[in-house]
Amino acid sequence: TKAQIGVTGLAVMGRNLARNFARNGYTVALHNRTASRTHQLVEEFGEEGIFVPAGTAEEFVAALERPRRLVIMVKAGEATDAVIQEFAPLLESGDMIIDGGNAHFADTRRREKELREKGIHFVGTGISGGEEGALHGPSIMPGGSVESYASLGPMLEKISAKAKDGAPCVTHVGPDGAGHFVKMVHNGIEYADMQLIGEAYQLLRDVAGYSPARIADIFRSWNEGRLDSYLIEITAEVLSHVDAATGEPFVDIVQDQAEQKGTGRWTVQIALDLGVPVSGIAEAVFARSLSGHADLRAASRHLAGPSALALPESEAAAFADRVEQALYASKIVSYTQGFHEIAAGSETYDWDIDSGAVARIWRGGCIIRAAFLDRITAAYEAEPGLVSLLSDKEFADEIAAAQDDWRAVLVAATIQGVPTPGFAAALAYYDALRAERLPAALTQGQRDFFGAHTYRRTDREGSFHTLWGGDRSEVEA
Ligand code: 2AM
Repeated sequence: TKAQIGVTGLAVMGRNLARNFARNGYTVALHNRTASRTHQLVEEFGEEGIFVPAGTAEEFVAALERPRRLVIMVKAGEATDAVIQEFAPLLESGDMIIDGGNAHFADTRRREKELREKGIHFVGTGISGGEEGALHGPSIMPGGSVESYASLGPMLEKISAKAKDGAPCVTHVGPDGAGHFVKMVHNGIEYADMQLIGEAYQLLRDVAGYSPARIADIFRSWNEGRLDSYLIEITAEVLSHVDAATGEPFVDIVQDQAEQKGTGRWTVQIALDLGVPVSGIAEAVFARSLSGHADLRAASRHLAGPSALALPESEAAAFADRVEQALYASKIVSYTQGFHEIAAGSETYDWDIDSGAVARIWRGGCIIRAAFLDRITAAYEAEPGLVSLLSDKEFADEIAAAQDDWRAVLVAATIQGVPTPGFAAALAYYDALRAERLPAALTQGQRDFFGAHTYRRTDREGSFHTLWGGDRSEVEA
């Protein structure tokens, strides 16, 4: 019997994905550049299902039923191109190559186009959920052709995470690079979520004066409410963990320099290209970057800070409640920004992405899974053309209820000198959007002054220029 699916690249993600297919009853062909990984998988997990190990690329391709479904799980970048070049000549029209790596969507668009010319479907697929997700059910974001999804979709639905209502966390996101684009924005939102949680933690520590263990309890209680999410849950776990060697809170013995692999940075780079303000995600990326500048930080430690003291114990609990409001309101804003980027990408590349469906498949399996995503799905279902999540009445009402506390938290952070770039960027975005007038009018005046860039008027059509160097009369441009 032939395999219904094959996986090449059997490092931990590929291995777990292959096991997931096998555990769900599919016959899975296995291949890896270094054959020992293939053998190891069969040795360790062969009992879990039906595997067909292949030593060579030819054997691997021959093991697959037609049309072939070949999943590539190698490091994004050159390795992906190398593997495509190895396998594409062995494939036939109608076969599918599924790239489950964290590819840049522009690479996916290029590969899809090249392979389409050979009749091969290239399915750039975002997979979120880490190692555990790959094994037990990830959130899956496939791009590529409608035909490829017709063949592949049922299998992906089977191995994907299921939301609480039982719906599989996979949908055909859109053509060519749409899946990897959405995965990229997912990761950008993940960066923002993590930054906001980090700021909330730091405020509870420095302003409320709470211990990590106490803060863990606060996060646990938040996880019972509207902030119910995987990231809040694991935050409580990390904060309550005590280092075995020193007996200190784990969070105090870890170097405070955050690393990144690049998808958050891409989210911001692409947002700049598309002209989408994702200020919260950008602050999260910059915050990680700043944390890593050890020399700069060491050289800056002597800089003056405020002399304010932490809050008295009697005010700490009320402050913690305010931080929950600030965190929730800021979270709404970062999702608003992320979904704006998805809409802009969809528009630019003609992907016709259903934002509500994206929120739906993020409800389970992925790192940003959260009860909150049900609400986003509902908002888009109520109004598919929703311009902004902030235009949804329920979210707007929630922010309205949270805003006084949100502002108070930022005042406290500022007075105490606790950096809260995520909270602050989110509030600035909110206030800028709702402003009657923005200083952009002044910017236009300045641009016209030094560069004759012209401006439009509020009261008449047309472009105008003021003769700043002359009699300051206005001319129509
Ligand atoms: P390896 O076991 O032979 O190193 C993660 O690095 C996975 O991608 C591994 O399974 C690795 O195979 C595979 N990989 C990395 N670069 C590759 C390449 N250029 N060609 C084929 N597989 C590659």
